[in-house]
Amino acid sequence: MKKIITYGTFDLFHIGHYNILKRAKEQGDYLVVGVTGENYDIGRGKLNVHDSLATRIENVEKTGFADEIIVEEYLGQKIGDIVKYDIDAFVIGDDWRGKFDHLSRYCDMIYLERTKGISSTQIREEKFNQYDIGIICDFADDNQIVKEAKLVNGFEAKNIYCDNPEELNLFQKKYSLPNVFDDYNELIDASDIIYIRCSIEKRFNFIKRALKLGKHVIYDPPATFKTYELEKLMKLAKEKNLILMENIKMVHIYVFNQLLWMTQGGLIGDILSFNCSISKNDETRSNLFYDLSSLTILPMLKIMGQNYEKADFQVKKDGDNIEFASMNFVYPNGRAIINVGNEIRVDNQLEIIGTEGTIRMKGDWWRSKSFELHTPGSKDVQLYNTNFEGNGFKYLIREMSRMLSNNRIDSRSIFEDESFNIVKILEQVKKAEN
Ligand code: C2G
Repeated sequence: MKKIITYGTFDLFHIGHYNILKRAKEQGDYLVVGVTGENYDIGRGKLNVHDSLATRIENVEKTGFADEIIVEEYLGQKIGDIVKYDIDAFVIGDDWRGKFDHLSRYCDMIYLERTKGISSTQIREEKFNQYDIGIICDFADDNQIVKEAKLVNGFEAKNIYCDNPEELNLFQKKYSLPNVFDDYNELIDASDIIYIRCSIEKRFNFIKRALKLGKHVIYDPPATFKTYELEKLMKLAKEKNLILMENIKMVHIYVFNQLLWMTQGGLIGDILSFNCSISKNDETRSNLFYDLSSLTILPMLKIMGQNYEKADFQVKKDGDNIEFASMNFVYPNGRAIINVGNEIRVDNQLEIIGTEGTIRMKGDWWRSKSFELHTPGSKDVQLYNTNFEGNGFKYLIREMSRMLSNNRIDSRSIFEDESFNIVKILEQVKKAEN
């Protein structure tokens, strides 16, 4: 009996998929089909898969060509499968020509011609809503939204407004967006989602304007230093049924969610201490201190909770500029210390100590792809990690895409009370500053 194997995502099942399965079956007597698992696709950068694994398997099954269906869960699985299922030939479309030649040591390699004029990408473009993103900024950096938005179905950053002509020039040199606006109201009109990336003082008004004009907003946090202003924005977003989402990418990254699961689920016991430091110096950005602080306060609120008993702030300034600040929080059963350096450098790290283990993220922990777990009694350090390209903006946009299709405006990655408490703490730091 000649056994054949083929693989695919088989998203939005179409005639091209049907044809390749039919012809694969014709190459032998028994066909094994490997359907890609969700994590595997995310790992290889295929973020825009629409159908669930169950639906994709069902669609392959319905063709009647597969004698056995398996799930492809990790890179490098193919060789193990060829051996395990005693495969004689591997079949794949010729869009992969040459890419799998190394498998010919294990079985025959057959590349079949792809069906022309049809693809899952094309169906996605035709079938799903398109969301144009407009960027409002005052410096020439897109935070990778241009590249990352393209990786999510139906999203594209197309419009730019920048109130500084020199920076706009630089911005366009780097990213060349199709539409430049010299009036931000016009940009808002022309876009479905507005990304606000400018100095803190301007954020509140831009966000308010975008919401008033009925547009969803992603903004670099904090939106403001004043809790009453944030409340206004939240109320407005609710009234208009719009998404208002801060750009804190860490909470959308897989490994951070593993960390949360461990700490919130009691897997390292009771949490005694949360300690983190962050520093960055960029003279072109005013108030960078507050931008950095938002990133540190959120994980603290998630891990230690929101009910701290006492907070105290030490702020060291040089003229108008905050060089360093330390924020100390006393919780009923533990402490949190957050150190933020601007001109004064501190080592970037995050450490969470529990009664049954310690978690450490080294280096730029807010965009880290891994953490260490140290458990008492074990010499081995366990490493948890995830791999992805870019800075993770695509995961935030993917959450937004899911919220839009589910008609939901409240994010479950950053809850409303967490957003509120970040600004509440910053409001207190601002007072301590003056
Ligand atoms: N295909 C085709 N004609 C099309 C579209 C796709 O023949 N018009 C074939 C592809 O060449 C592939 C199979 O259908 O052999 C599945 O395609 P996808 O679902 O796009 O999966 P892909 O990303 O190619 O996964 O481990 C996964 C595999 O390496 C391939």
